[in-house]
Amino acid sequence: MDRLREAFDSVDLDKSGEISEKELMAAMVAAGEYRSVEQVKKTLSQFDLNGDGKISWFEFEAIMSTPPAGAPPTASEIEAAFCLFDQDHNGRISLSEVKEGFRFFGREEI
Ligand SMILES: [Ca+2]
Ligand SMILES: [Ca+2]
Repeated sequence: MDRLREAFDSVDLDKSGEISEKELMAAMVAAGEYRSVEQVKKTLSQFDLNGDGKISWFEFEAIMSTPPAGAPPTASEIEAAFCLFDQDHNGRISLSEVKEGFRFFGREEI
């Protein structure tokens, strides 16, 4: 899960341990997928399980580890979630790959 942590930290710009709406918006703007504040709020709400308006590490990990069907995640599914970010499959997640990952969610989930 260290790889997911790396992705999370890349978006958590102020290292507060949570991804704020502002930080999510910055990632989406950087990915060229920002269209409206409402879109950012929708994306955030998909991760924000406790509704406090921020994405905690726990929430990020839970969403990234859970397949849409709701079945328990398998190792390969967790790996697939990581690969969603690690697009060149070099085992490391760059900031641009994180941005691509958010672009994926923006397109598929909203
Ligand atoms: Ca933060
Ligand atoms: Ca939250």
